[in-house]
Amino acid sequence: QAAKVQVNFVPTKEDYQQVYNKIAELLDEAGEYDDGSYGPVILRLAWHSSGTYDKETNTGGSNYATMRFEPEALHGANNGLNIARDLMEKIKKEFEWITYGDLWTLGGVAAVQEMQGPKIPWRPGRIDGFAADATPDGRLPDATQGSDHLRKIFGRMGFNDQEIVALSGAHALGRTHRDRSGFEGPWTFSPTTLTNDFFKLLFSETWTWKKWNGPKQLEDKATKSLMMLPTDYVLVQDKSFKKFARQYADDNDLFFRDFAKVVSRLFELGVPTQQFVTSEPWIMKSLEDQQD
Ligand code: DDH
Repeated sequence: QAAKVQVNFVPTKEDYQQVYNKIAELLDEAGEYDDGSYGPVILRLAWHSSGTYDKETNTGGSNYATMRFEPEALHGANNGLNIARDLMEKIKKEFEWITYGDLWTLGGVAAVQEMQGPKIPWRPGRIDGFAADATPDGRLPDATQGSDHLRKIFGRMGFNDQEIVALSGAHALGRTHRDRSGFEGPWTFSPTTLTNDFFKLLFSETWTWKKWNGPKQLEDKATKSLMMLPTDYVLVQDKSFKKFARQYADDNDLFFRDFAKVVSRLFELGVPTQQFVTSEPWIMKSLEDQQD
C-alpha cells in the first residue's frame, strides 16, 4: 500500500520549495570547509551536469544526471564534485521522489539565490538516465585555452559571445583547488556572494603570470591573493568578449538579468520541452523571502 502511494505521488511547487529550503539550509552547514559555504561547489555540479550538452547530436545536458556514473564521474573536469554529489545524496534520501537532474539543477538555483544572486527561473521534469547516456570526456571547457576554444565549447551548447561572458561571471564565487584542478585561489574577495566583482577586478587590477610550479594562472599584482584562469583573462583580451565584460563590470543589474536568463537556459539543456511539468518556469523563494 505504501509503495502504491509513493508511485502515485505527484509533487507540487510547494514540494519542490521544501527541497529548495533543505538545500539552502545545507549550504550553510559547511563550517570550516573552504569559505564557509557549499554553495560554489554545488553550483559547479549543476553547471558541469548541464554543460555537456551538444546541440548537433542532442546528447548530454542536465536531463539524465549521468555524472552519477563512471567514467563521467571520473573525468578530470569533475574532480572534487563528488563532494557536491554526496551532499545532494543527503537531500535525495529525504525526498526520494525527486530525480537527480532536477535535484542537482535546483541545487544550482538555490546556490545562486542564497549567495545573494538573482532569481533563476527553474522548472522540474528531468528523468534519471543510465550509464549508457553518459557523455565522452572533453565536453567541458579547458581553462588553459583561448577564445577559439571557448567559442567552440559554448557554441556547441548553443551560447553566443554575450552569453559566454555572462556565464563566466559565476567565477565571482568559490575558488580553485590545487588538488582538484591544479589551480589555486579565489577570484574575488567575497567568494560566497554573487556580485559583478569578477568583471570589475578583471579591469581594475593589474594581472601578471604567477611564478610557481603549477599550471599557468594569473595573480593580481597588488595583493597576490586573487587569481584568474587563462580562460578568464581572455574575456578582456578578445575584443568581442571584452565589450560585454565592460558592460557587466559597469552595471551589476544588467549582469544579474543576463546571468539569470542564461543560467536558466543552461540548466535546461538536453531536456525535451514536453518533459517539463509546466510551460512557465517557476521562481523559487529564497529563505529570506520566506521570513515573516
Ligand atoms: Fe568554473 N571553474 N569554469 N564556471 N567554476 C572552476 C571553479 C568554479 C572553468 C574552469 C574552472 C564556469 C565556467 C568555467 C564555477 C562555475 C562556473 C575551476 C576550479 C576551474 C578550473 C575547480 C577546482 O579546482 O575546484 C572554465 C575554463 C570555464 C569557462 O571556460 C568559461 C561557468 C559557466 C560556471 C557556472 O556556474 C555558470 C564555480 C562556482 C566554481 C567554484 C567551485 C568551488 O568549489 O569553489
